[in-house]
Amino acid sequence: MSTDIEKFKAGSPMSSTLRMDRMPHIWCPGCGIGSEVNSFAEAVKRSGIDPKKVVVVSGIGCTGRVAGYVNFDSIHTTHGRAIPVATGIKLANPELTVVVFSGEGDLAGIGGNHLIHAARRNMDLVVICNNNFTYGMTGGQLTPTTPGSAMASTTPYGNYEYPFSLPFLMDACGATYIARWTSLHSRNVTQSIEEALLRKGFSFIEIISPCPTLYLRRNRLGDGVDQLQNYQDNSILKHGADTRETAIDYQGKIVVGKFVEKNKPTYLEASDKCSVKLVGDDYQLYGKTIPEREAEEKAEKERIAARRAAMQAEPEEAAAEPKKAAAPKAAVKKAPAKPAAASKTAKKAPAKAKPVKKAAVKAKPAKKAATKAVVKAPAKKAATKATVKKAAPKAAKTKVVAKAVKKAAPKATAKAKAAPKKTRK
Ligand SMILES: Cc1ncc(C[n+]2csc(CCOP(=O)(O)OP(=O)(O)O)c2C)c(N)n1
Ligand code: SF4
Ligand SMILES: [Mg+2]
Repeated sequence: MSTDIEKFKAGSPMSSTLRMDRMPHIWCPGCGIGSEVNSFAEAVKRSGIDPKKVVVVSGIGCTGRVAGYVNFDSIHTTHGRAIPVATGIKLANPELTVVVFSGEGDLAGIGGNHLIHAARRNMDLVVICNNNFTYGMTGGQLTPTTPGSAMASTTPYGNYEYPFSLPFLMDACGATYIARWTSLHSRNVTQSIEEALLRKGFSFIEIISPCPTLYLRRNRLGDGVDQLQNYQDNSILKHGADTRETAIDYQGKIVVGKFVEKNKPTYLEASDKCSVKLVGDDYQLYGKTIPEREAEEKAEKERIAARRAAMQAEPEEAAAEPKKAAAPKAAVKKAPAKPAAASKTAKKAPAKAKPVKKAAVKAKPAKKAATKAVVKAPAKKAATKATVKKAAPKAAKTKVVAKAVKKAAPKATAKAKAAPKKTRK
């Protein structure tokens, strides 16, 4: 690799959040996953959350490879099991912000049961679902969201099943934050992820995304850019839309926006409440009473607000000093006051940026990127009985090493672009 590329990697504004040593990534040209990862990384930076307290969990699939490219603790787990693994991490160490980033086949197909129950319990997770209407990694099979009549390797005469509308499904299950965008709406994606990172409860963000190599080619829909044009022409921005009206027909209209945002106790809050009822105010989880945990949470919120303010105060300086890009403070891009609209319809999106108090905070230099994705959950030993006292012994650190699953990147086919467009209704 030439020195110039190394220089480029070191100077990249994303080097604090993405593992530049792993670049180039495996995703095909025109695939939507890369821009989503960029939006996610940007959202983490803008959120002010301590990157050491962010954990990313992915299942298996092209989207599942996300876990290997982020510069946070991460796990590339088994197919369909991202949510149970993420749930375990959250319960073992409630101080962590746990993000699931996976494909619609992984989350709503094989992992569908976990998805609906995590939403039902209002488990405190951020779920980012890349929905490309296909099993990308395994050759373009039908998924639970493939629109009616679309071609897949398993439906060569067109899909005759009824697809899920994931926002509707999640709403019915009780998710407390639901948004949908396309991979064209990168700034809106960033903004939704940032909001989800900063709130409590089960947040579900669906991103409709092109898979040029399989879905687009098989359906003769051109390349990634053609599909972005389709998103531009067919996205309808409707914040607060009734999720019953978010179904997607083949190459039809795509309702985008933030559909649901409500508060109700999370799984852990509900479980705490029940335990206090049984045990009284002495109840402790991992050696801390509820008031102690609340005080810690408040202090962490203040640190987050201060980091956000510091980032917003110095974005230009950060952009002008690419050499310092590895440090979180210097790596931050200017946060736009309004979400930039990627399509005509999205221009109407209201600005969500909240005023934050100014505060000077010195960002600590970022740690060198780990060569293996490792999750360290420094949780104290889980109390087997709710009555365990403060002196509960510390548990050994849980170390989970992500598997590096090697798979050759599927080749993009030039023929795809040349293929005539065909609309099937
Ligand atoms: C238990 C199990 N069943 C099946 C597979 C094969 N498999 C790997 S990825 C995948 C589909 C992934 O689709 P999706 O989640 O939509 O991700 P994409 O590749 O489209 O990003 C399947 C069926 C597997 N790895 N493990
Ligand atoms: S096969 Fe499809 S989903 Fe997978 S990387 Fe290529 S374009 Fe993306
Ligand atoms: Mg998919």
